[in-house]
This record gives sequence, structure tokens and C-alpha cells, in this order.
Amino acid sequence: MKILIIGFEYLPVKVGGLAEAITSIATGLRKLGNEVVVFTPDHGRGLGEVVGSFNVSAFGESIGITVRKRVEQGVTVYSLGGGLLSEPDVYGPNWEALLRKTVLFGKASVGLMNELIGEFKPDVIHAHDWHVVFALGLLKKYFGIRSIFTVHRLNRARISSEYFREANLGELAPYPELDPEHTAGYVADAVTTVSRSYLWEEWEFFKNFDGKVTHVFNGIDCSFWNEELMETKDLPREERRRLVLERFGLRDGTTFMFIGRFDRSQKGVDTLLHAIEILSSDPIFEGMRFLIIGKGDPELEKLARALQNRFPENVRVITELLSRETVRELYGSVDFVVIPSHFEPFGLVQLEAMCLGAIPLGSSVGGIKDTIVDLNLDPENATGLLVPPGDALALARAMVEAAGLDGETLERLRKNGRKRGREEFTWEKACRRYLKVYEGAVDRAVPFLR
Ligand code: NHF
Repeated sequence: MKILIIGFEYLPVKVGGLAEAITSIATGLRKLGNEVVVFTPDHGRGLGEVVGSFNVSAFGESIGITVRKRVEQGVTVYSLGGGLLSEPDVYGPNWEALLRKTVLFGKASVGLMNELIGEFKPDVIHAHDWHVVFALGLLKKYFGIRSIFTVHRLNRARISSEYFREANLGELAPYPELDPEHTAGYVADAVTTVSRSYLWEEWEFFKNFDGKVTHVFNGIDCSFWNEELMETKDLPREERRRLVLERFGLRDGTTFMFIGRFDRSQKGVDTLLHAIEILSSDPIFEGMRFLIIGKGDPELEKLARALQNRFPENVRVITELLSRETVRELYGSVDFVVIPSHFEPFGLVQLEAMCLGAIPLGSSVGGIKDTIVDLNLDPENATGLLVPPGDALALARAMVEAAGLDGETLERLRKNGRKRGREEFTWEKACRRYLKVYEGAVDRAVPFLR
């Protein structure tokens, strides 16, 4: 099949999990023998060789567009630069600039497609997240190609219809303000999201496209998230843990790690801080260690540091950027990884942890719920523990339960986790299912069959 992928992030350009997902999907589809082309903004990176240029009129001026091309793992990546497409802040520097960038990307995508169509006519266009709504609408309008829209995370923005008129898509904007995710879903022939639970949690949105909605789970790259590649792979796990804790100036103890963005709406670091506070009055706390890794909301960073100051023997807050390799060493050394998200379309952390033998304690939402098998629901096949989101007391209790598990149970959880990560959630599986979506040969989310 000939597949065109459009998205705002493609590795090495990475802001969040989106980059990892789009790149893995593109390379996975290529490995399955498809021809895969990607259109993405250049974001001032200048990656690849210049292969063309043309002008686009937008916002009352003529903007020179530069097309760069590179081939990575068999995938042809075109990056479009010029005007705001060369702005290095992927989603910035402000909302107005981002909207203009999305319109310009749409118009420039049509210019590039016009150049390529003689040699490369896609069978399907796969659009990722709302930023490509104009590109999707315009490619559909001018080339009539079957298209798929994937929601990685609902953003629920409102955009003035002016931007649709500026994009030459006035016909899609009957109201003064529109939700671009809604428009993208309306334009697409199929709509997908990255886990089954997220789809149903957000049915209020997805029901608008009832009949063409399904889920495709993301995957995990266990060839990288692999214990065999660890520097300390020959040491027993307890020894690795001792060394990691020593590095952060802590004595040995049962270790819980959080890694993620410090924000209030999604990642739930606030719930974790509260849970640690609750635990601090329990005698078991003395033997517990918490590594809290991430950055973001300055208020939350301050709260986390205050907790570290109060409990210097137990808590370490790490706000520096760690390499993927270092994070791998940590996953392979700590006992538990906590994922207290308030919502999570898929979430990669729980699977990265599972691949490296760290046991996940996660909120029972979205992709976390679909990937972790809860010890209290299915002890034989369990891979971790699930707790209700936003419930600090339940999380504190789960941490006490986890710290008290016997060696045999811990080993079973680890073994099941590794197997589930490596066999159930592969990118190859995800890509095979996307191919079915492209062909319309996939099961749908049906509200009366839930
Ligand atoms: O894993 C890639 C990622 C998801 O849960 C994640 C999210 C954004 O919030 O699909 O997209």
C-alpha cells in the first residue's frame, strides 16, 4: 500500500509521546512492505536535503516554502519549512502563531502533493492529532484520497472559522468557532484512538463519528526497553537498586519511581505527592524511597521539592533531563513505577517499566487500564496494581500493599509484565491493525454492543 502520514512531530523532533508513536507507526508500516511517505513541518531543524520550493499565499502575503527530504529506515520524510513552518517551538511561540502554522502546513502540503502526485499517489492518508486538520481537509478536498484521523490526546480547542476560510476550507466552517478535532473526524473516513478504554471514556466526543470509530493500541519498542542492553545487566536487581539509590544520595529501600510531566490536568504528580504525605505517618514509610523525575508546572516542582526537604531520607526530585539510556537503567533497577494519571489515552511509561521488570502501579484509566492486569482482579496473569485516578489514599494503600508482596508474587508480576509488553503490545501488531483500518476491514466501536 502507498501510505501518506501527516503529523506535527516526527523523531528527532519530539515534544511528547506523539513523536514516538508516529515514527514507530511509519517505520512499522514500512517493515510490513508498504511504501510510506511523511509530511511534517521542518520546525527550523533543517533536516534532510532541499529538494524543492514554491510559494504559498496565506494571511495576505506570499510565503516561500522549502521542501526537504530524507529517508530514514525506509520511510521518506518530507519536511516543509518557510515562514512559521520554520518556527523552532513546535507548538509555539503562542496560540495565534500555532494556528497560523497549522494553516500554512495545510496549504504547503497541497503544494507538495501537487509536485509528487504523478509519481506517488497515496492509497490512504493517515493524519495524527488536530494540528493537521487543515492539511487533512485540503488533501481530501483536492485529491479525494481515503483518510484516517487518529486522536492521540483530545485537546478540545476552539478555532475561529476565519482560519478555515484562510485555509480555503470555508465550506467546513458553518459556525463562528469550531473544534478542529471535530472537523478532522468529520472529514476522515475512519477515526481511531490509541486505546479501547480511552475511546469509551471519551464517547461524548467519539459518538459524533459513530460508525467509523475504532481503537488501535500503541506499541512498545522492547528492543530498546530491554534489560540485556543495561550497563548493569550482570548485577542482581537488588544490587542495581542499591547503586541507583546511592547515586541519588539515598540508602537502600523499596523504591517507587514516577517519571513524567509535572502538570495538574493529566499526569497526576499532585496525587502522588499527596499519597507520599499520607504514607509518611506510617511506620512502613521508613523503608520506602521515592524517585520523582520530571519537570513542568513550577508550583508542582516547588511542592515536590518541599516534600524532599521534609523527607530527605526518602524522597528525591530530579528535574534534569535524563537520556533514554539513563531512564532504562532506572526502570531496570527500581521496584515499582507509579503512573497516577488522571487520564491517559495510552501512556508508554507502564509498558516501558514492564519491559524492564519494574512493576507498574497505575490509575485505572485509558491505556493504563488496558495494559496493566491488576493483581487483585487476576492474580495469575497480573502485571501490576490498578487504583482509581485522583485517589491519593487508594494510591498510598496500593504502595503499602506493593511493598509487602512476597518474592514469588513479585517475580510472577515481573515475568507476566515482560511477556505482555513483548508479545501483546508490539508496534507490528498496531501496524497490522492500521492496515485493516485503511482497508475498512476492522471491527468498529458500537455503543449497543458494549
Ligand atoms: O501514549 C502517543 C501518546 C499517548 O497517552 C499518550 C498521550 C499522547 O497522552 O499516542 O499520545
